[in-house]
Amino acid sequence: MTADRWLPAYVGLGSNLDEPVAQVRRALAALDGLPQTRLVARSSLYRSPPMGPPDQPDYVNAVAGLLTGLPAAELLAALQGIEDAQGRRRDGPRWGPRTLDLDLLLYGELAVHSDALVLPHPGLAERTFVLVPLLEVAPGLRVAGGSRVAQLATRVGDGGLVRMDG
Ligand code: A4P
Ligand code: MG
Repeated sequence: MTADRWLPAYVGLGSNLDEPVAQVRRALAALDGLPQTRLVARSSLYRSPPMGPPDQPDYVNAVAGLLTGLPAAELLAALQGIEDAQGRRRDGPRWGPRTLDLDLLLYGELAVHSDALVLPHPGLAERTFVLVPLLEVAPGLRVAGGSRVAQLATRVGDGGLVRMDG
């Protein structure tokens, strides 16, 4: 497999419908199968209480580390394709339940702010269910104005997050 250049990208996975553990595992395999892309690191799976409307099931969250030759916009489109393939519906309430959510957290050092793509992902520095799994795969990574993931993770509290097997 070749690409003009390979960049590290980090993806946050979340699911709270239709067997969330299986959804996240399927999505990890699908990420590894994307064109010009390899899954090079994956966190444990974590159970977390919902951010947003409380009347929805707990989430299963994880973070994947990729190396990719895809441009950021193409990677985002590919992530949305995986969401669609796993039955993602886009007509529910904001932060409502979903079979699969794939958020592009970081793409190399790219910083962009368009309607279609915001990088780094705006929730990254505040969300325990993103920072704790990210800590497993890239503890020394600098994000959000130069803070290390490890520093940010200690600031946010445990958020009710529970590590699951696998
Ligand atoms: N978009 C812009 N930047 C990005 C990016 N970096 N990565 C745009 C992914 N998408 C990005 O996304 C809406 C639009 O954001 C897309 O069209 C894309 O072009 P979406 O996935 O369709 O909508 P969403 O996920 O419902 O909205 P939002 O505000 O992104 O929600 P979040 O932040 O993804 O939160 N609770 C727990 N415990 N765990 C969770 O994982 N997730 C959510 C969803 C709510 N509560 C949760 C969890
Ligand atoms: Mg999303």
